[in-house]
Amino acid sequence: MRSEYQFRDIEKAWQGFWEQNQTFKAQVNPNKPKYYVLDMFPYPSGAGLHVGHPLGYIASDIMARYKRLQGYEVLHPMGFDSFGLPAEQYAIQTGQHPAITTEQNITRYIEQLKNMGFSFDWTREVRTSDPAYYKWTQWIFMQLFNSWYNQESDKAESIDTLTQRLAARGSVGLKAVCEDDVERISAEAWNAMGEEEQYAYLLNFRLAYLDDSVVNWCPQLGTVLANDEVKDGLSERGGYPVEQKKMRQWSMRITAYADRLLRGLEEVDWSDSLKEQQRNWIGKSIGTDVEFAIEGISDKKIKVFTTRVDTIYGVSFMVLAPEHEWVAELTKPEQQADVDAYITWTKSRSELDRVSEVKTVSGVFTGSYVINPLNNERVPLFLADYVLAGYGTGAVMGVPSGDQRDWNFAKHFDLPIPAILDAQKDIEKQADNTKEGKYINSGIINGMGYKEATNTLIQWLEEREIGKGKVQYRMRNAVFSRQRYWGEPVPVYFKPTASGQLLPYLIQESELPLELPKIDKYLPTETGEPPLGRAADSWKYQGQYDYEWSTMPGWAGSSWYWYRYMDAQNDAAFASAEAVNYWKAVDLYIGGSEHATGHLLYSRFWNKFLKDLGYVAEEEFAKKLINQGMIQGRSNFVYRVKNSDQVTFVSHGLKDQYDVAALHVDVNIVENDILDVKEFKRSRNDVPSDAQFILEDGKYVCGWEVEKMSKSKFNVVNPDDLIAKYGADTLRVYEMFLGPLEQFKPWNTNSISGSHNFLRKVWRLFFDEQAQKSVLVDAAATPEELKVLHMAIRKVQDDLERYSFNTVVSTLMICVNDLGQLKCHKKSVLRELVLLLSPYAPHMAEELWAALGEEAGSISHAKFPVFNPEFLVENEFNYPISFNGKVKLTLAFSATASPAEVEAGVLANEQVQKHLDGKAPSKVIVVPKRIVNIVLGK
Ligand code: ANZ
Repeated sequence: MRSEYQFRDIEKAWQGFWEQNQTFKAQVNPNKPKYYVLDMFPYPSGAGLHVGHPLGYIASDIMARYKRLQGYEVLHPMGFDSFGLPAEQYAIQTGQHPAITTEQNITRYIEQLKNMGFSFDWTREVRTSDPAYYKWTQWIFMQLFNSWYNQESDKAESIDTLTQRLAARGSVGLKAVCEDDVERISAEAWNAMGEEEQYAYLLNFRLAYLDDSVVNWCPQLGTVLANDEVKDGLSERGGYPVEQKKMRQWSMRITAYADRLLRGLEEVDWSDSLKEQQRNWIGKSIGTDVEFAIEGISDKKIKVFTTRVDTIYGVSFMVLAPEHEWVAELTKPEQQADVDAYITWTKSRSELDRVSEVKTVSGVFTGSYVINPLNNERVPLFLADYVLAGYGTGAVMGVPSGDQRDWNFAKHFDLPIPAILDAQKDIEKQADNTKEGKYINSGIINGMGYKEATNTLIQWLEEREIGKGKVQYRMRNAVFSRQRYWGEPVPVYFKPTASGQLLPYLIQESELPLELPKIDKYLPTETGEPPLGRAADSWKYQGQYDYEWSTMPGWAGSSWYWYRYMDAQNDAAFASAEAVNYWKAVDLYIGGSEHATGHLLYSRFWNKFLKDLGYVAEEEFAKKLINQGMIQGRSNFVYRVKNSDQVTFVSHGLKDQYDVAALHVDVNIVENDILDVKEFKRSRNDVPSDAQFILEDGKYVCGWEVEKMSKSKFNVVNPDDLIAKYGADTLRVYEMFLGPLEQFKPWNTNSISGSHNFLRKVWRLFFDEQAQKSVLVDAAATPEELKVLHMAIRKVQDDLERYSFNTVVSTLMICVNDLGQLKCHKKSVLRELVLLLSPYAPHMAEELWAALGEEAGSISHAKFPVFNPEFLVENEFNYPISFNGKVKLTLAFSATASPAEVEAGVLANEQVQKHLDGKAPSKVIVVPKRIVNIVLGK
């Protein structure tokens, strides 16, 4: 038995014990309720973990350990999102296979994670780049390819049900999510098609499909990027320019799920801001398509999408996106030069510029006119880049009195601004986007309010077949192809038709996984084909048909991984039905807010799809989600005096007397902002040994600032160093103590010793370190001790149920201080304290549990203490304080206090005085251990 707090030995010993005994192995156990707590799995980068990374893992581990003590069967796994660009770029530079780098990085991550004492069930570890894992990612792709979305049943169905339907009734009246321009066909037409023609037709409906789409192409990276991988027109990784390019790509019909993705948000306990980000991304608009005839052209009509059809009598111009396909035809010769110049100019503008600049107006007249179908007025047709080609119909009806951009536009081009609502205030000054009041100058809707006008107009338009109510989403289908090596191969090969057209076919399920071929270099081919094209000579299906050369995007493997953890070794399914029906969904998911739209939307999409096919149990995969806040770095600075002959640094407090340059200094050689000058000189070759240091009180004081934690700022704190110095338990307690989990907060190593001292205090309740012996006693607990203990039990439990991890630490600190003051060394009390502490400091808790003489084995198998209110009521009662019968507050008094004592206490209370507002009560009635009623006169 160790009587000293030798945390290094203790932590190593218990980590070994857990591993040997598989203490945290989870099982399907129908006799117990389950709890599934999941961390967003990391990409194993070469830099290893810094102190910011484990924050979420510590919180989830605390929940896992707490729920185990509460009697749950807990699934708490960890794995690696191990396909990705950094390993591939390293491979390009060095020629080393990305699998090797990935393996090395994972080994390092696992070592670091094990050092922190996380209670992961390591037998369930997954790696997305492992063929045994990506076999199932490919399998899900195959299911998507084999499915279509039936809007009538509102779910995905096998493509076979579509073929049957087409054979019986054609596509007339079919309600399916498909490409916009799919030709409607009769059953006869379908049945008359050849097999290949039918196959090509079905591609329009499949949930995974090939399509020419405009994509973000990054020439330097040689790949397509997703929207969320592009920031301000540059690639998120590397910062290279990104251009818009039309390419034949695999896509996923996520838009089929737009409405369910919206509705599902009501079901989950996620933060409002996260839900709002998802809603904005999906961008549902309820509006109307309206067709405007074109003057002088009879076979075409321009369709606009508007959310305010009620404003149609206020239209004074129309705008097309500069990319609209009819621009050339609609431009009159006299306007040609202006239009060409304008289009050239808009090519330089990013989508962000186009939508965010409300004030600056730009546009050009085409020379053409359209006709407003409601009042037959001529409306001039413009081009302007505030209208986006990819949204709605790429055409907008301009209503200056209703929309601010339209108002600015009308002012700029001196167009009329008709008033259409009696409630409209000052349309000469600005647009008034109101739905209040009654319509004026508005033909068939004169005198109506917003709702009635809208319905009347939609009906009028629909009857004449020149308009239609429509729901529109901002969300686009997701481009799925990446021109990269280090990703999942798409399980598809191409076979030419008789006419020479290449059609995609799935390989057989029994042929999965389709493994990545070996290639000589990880670059695109000389002809610009993706890296897999380098293997083209040998990498063919049945030796003759080319496989798909692009790979899947980073999000494929991460869009379903929580299911693999349920049954990670299964060879016959991604997870057995038994496992899926037991673990169902994630009860608590913790990860960074940067995944708010990408990962969490794709995952919800795939989950809903798997649900439709009956493979999973729940419509939403993560019931509760918490975004941990980022831990920022606390940088330190030294101040170098400029233009001095000898290299000179001046301490922070004196720097204003000199002309100085601030330089980052490695925070690991600074303690409490005092620089270790010797180490500074030794470690930096830009600092000569005769460098001068101008000190304050004999010390060199550094300046500091809060910044992002990053290598380049020398402010990265490595958990391994802290664990070596203080132990993993201290680090765990400390990271939680920093503040609420969701908050952004700066790292400050200085106060970690406070958490360490707290754990030492706990230790001293058990041992006299000097005398090297246990001080535990068997005596019965006093009411005072029980009160201290049970106040802590209640608070710890309440706080953990609210995921308030930091306040638990202060509660434990108070409890330990109080027990210390009471000189409590009683086993029955300390036993419960250790249980409360164990989720936070699991190694120490195991050691103390053994010291208490508890049964051999892990504290993880014990039961969480049960709060007993009797130990508190004995001492205190919470009196509701009412004023003329209305309870305004509660105040606690000793349960033995006399009515007179309670009355005096109540009247002396500051809050009560506030309520009295200077008046004296006419009567105070104290009902002992019930209520206090203050009666006020008039
Ligand atoms: C007339 C009108 C009057 C409009 C009014 C608004 C207010 P959301 O909610 O984003 O769907 N619009 C339509 N297509 C567009 C495009 N491709 N690029 C830019 N703007 C476009 O907004 C839909 C509204 O945005 C539509 O309703 C249209 O302007 C504009 F008082 O039509 B509105």
